[in-house]
Amino acid sequence: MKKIMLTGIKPTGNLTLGNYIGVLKHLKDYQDEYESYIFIADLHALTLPIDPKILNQNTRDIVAFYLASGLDFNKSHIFLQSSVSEHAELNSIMINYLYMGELSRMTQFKEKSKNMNYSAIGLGLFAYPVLMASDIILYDADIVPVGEDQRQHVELTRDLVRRFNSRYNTDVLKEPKAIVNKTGKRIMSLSDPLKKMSKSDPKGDIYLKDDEKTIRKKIMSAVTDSDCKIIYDKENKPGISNLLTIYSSLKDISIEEAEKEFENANYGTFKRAVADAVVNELLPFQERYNQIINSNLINEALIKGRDAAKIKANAKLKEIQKVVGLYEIKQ
Ligand code: AQP
Repeated sequence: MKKIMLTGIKPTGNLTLGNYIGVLKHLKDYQDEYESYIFIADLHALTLPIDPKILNQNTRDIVAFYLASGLDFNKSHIFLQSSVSEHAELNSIMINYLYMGELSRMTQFKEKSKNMNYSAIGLGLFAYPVLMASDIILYDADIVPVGEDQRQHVELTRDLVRRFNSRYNTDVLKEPKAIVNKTGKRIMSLSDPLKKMSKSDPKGDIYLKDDEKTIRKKIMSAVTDSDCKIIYDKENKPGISNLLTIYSSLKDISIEEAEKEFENANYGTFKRAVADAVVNELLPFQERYNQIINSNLINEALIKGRDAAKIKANAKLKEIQKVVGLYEIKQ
């Protein structure tokens, strides 16, 4: 039997190079070996205010980007989180097994809520990891490919699984493993390389829909330093280190190989090479996206994905309901 892979992206904004290098680029590599469940985390997108029209557009976009990245919806189940109601149902069970202390220590929660008035922080933002754990648990996922920033939430899911299984003396929940790719773990903002490149924070982003001129301009003006050496040193040279990460990820080489390639280069030459690498990767990708975005493939993929996901998720939900003692009405 094939192992199970699950991953998702929130439709909170235009996808960035961070989303692409961190996770999107690698998904097609799993679809032959793993039974793959790949979803659009639209319920998660509601955890911060979002214009309904934009949410709709972003959702379509992500499906098109999934397909443009080489995912085949006859092999991978691509679906909307909101179209499989078991996610929300399991969430209302699992919310009882994670603790306020744990949730308040999550980096993403701390970052997203730091400028908010405490009494006006939505419960959904606070309890985000509970829904994410439910997403993972429903499919018995063995692996969850994510960027480095989401590793903490997968670790919390593992804690939840152990706690739940031990409390009920069962092995009904499977412990998932986060898979973070070697290079490209965390792509940082080009204007502030100490901050993650994030789709909901437009400063220093490269968007997957940016045209060639914009991409080149953004990379050529990326913040670096005045030391003129192209070496990886995250602490003292975060800008150059970020560009090395981007370059090595797109070229599928190690950071050391990238450093060697630019041993005698100046920053201008290096940045031009990074821009070439990004443009060469994104232009063909955008072409595929343009062919898909207004086609019927989006709906076709989502119907097929929903139907397959629903079967798996419903069976798991029933098992869990039984374990916690929810009464099953005999028909
Ligand atoms: N900068 C990044 N570098 C590497 N990987 C990244 N990911 C996100 N940003 C980077 C990975 O992309 C996947 C989808 O992310 P998500 O939409 O589920 O949530 P996120 O991590 O919160 O992504 P964003 O872009 O920062 O969204 P907003 O701004 O809405 O919070 C995940 O696997 C993530 O690790």
